[in-house]
Amino acid sequence: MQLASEPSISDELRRRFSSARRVLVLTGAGVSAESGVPTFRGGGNSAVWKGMPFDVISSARMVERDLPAVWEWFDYRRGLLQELKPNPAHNEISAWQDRFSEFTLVTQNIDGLHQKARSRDVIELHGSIWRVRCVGCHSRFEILSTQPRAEACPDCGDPVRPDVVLFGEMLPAGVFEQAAAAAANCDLCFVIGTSALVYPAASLPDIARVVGAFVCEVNPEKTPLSDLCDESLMGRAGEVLPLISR
Ligand code: BV8
Repeated sequence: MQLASEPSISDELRRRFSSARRVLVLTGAGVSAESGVPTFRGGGNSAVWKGMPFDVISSARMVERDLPAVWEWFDYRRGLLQELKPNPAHNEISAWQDRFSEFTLVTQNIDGLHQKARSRDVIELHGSIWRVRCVGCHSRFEILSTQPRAEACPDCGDPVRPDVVLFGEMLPAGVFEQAAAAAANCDLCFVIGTSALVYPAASLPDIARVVGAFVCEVNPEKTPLSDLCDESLMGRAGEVLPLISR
């Protein structure tokens, strides 16, 4: 029985899903929304921290101007994330990874929830809130939830910062290229839970579309991508993804 709120999955998408050989999934903050992770935009909310909009506090300039303030923002978010668990959307995407001969998961998220849902080889375009990077020697260290994070680089003693790509910063070398190559090679592309406003991540579905991939968006709200997709499923990822897999 189809609930009023459930979007209908087209026969075309079902056919594509069962015959696809190379699948690319791009996720944004919306895939973690049902785990309780606040999104940055959409739904009327936009992340603001002590009066600073998200793209100000999460910016390269802020790291230079006030690293302690950046740490306060990231330590707060990491505290929120400690208890949160993957939701059915993360679990469904994890189950998809063994269904196709080639499967690439690219995320804009830094929360690590895809990995907690046992997704493998996740391409993290914007880094990870669970890693720090030395501003001097660039060594990287995992933050274990059981221990306080490093205040200074254990290797050289210089300050450390979140190993996250902030606004105005380049993505780590090769990461976007790897994601773009997968997009240029896929025959089915899912765009899940992103407002499609942040570049270069938002250019990936265009790359897939240009090579003729079937592009399906999953989002309860319209985005700049919605009219360009072959299918736009208006709904929450945790409810919609299991319908696709049925
Ligand atoms: C770059 C980590 C080259 C930090 C993030 C001027 C100067 C410099 C650069 C620029 C500039 N103008 C434009 C740019 C480029 C800029 C950019 O794109 N800006 C935008 C805002 C216009 N990009 C960059 O700076 C990138 N680097 O371009 O380098 C360069 C370098 C220097 C100079 C020039 C060029 C770096 C971008 C990376 C920034 N870091 N995150 C942190 O997390 O603190 S981006 C941040 O936004 C997050 O990673 C987030 O994932 C990402 C995108 O947002 P979304 O994931 O889409 O999340 P959002 O909240 O927006 O939307 C959620 C969606 O989910 C909504 O649509 C909602 O409807 C939906 N949803 C809600 N619930 C559900 C749901 N969907 C499904 N199910 C649900 N239940």
